[in-house]
Amino acid sequence: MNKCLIVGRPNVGKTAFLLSFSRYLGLKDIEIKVRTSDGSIHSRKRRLEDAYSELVQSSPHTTQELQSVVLKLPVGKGYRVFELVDSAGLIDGVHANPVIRAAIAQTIEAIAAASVVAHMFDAALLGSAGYSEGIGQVDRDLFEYAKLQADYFILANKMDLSGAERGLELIRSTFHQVPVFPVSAKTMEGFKEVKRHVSRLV
Ligand SMILES: Nc1nc2c(ncn2[C@@H]2O[C@H](COP(=O)(O)OP(=O)(O)OP(=O)(O)O)[C@@H](O)[C@H]2O)c(=O)[nH]1
Ligand SMILES: [Mg+2]
Repeated sequence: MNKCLIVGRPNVGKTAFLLSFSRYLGLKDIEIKVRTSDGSIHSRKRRLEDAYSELVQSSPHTTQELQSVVLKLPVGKGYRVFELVDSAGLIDGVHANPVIRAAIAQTIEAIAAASVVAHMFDAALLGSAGYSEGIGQVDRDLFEYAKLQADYFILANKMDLSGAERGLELIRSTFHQVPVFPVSAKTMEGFKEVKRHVSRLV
C-alpha cells in the first residue's frame, strides 16, 4: 500500500494533522497501527476524539513510534487507499534520552523508505519567534534529502494562529521549487488542497 509519511520537528502538529485529516475524510472511529522501534506492530481501534486527546499534547516528543491510519481518498468514481504515517519529531543534534534517540532513528529509516514525504513546520512559531526558532538545521537537511528521494511537499501548519502568514512567507522564501500548503490541523483550513495533491501522489 502506498504511504505518505509526515515528518518535522517536535510539536509542529504532525499527530494533530494525522487525526484531523482522518476526520476530514469522514472517519469517526479510527484504527491506529503502531510500529515500535523493535519492529513489532500492534493496532488499536477507538473514537477519533479519544485518540486526539490522548495522542496530541503540547509537550514535545509525545510521539515516539511510527503510527498510521489507512485512509480512502475519493478519486473519480472510485477510491485510492493509502496509509498516512505519523512519526517522532526530529531535532538538531543528538538527544540525551535513548528512547527518543531510538524514535528518531526509526523516523530517519522511514524517510529513507518513503515514496511520499510531507514535511511539516509550525508557521506560527516561525512567524512570531523567527527563523532560528522555526527552522532547524534538521529541516534544511530533510529538505535537501527528501526532495531527491521522494515526492516531497511542505505543510505550513497552525495557520489559524497569529504570525503564521509571516511564517508561511519565510518558508516559501527559504525552500524553493517544492509545493507548500498552508494548513491548520485545528480548523482543517487547507485540507482540500492537500487532499487533491496527495490523491495524485499515492
Ligand atoms: N492552534 C493550533 N494548534 C495546533 C495545531 N496543530 C497542532 N496544534 C497544537 O500543537 C501542539 C502539538 O501538537 P502535536 O500534534 O502533538 O505535535 P507533534 O508534531 O505530533 O509533536 P511530537 O509528537 O511531540 O513530535 C498541541 O498542543 C496541539 O494542540 C494547529 O493547526 N493550530
Ligand atoms: Mg506527535
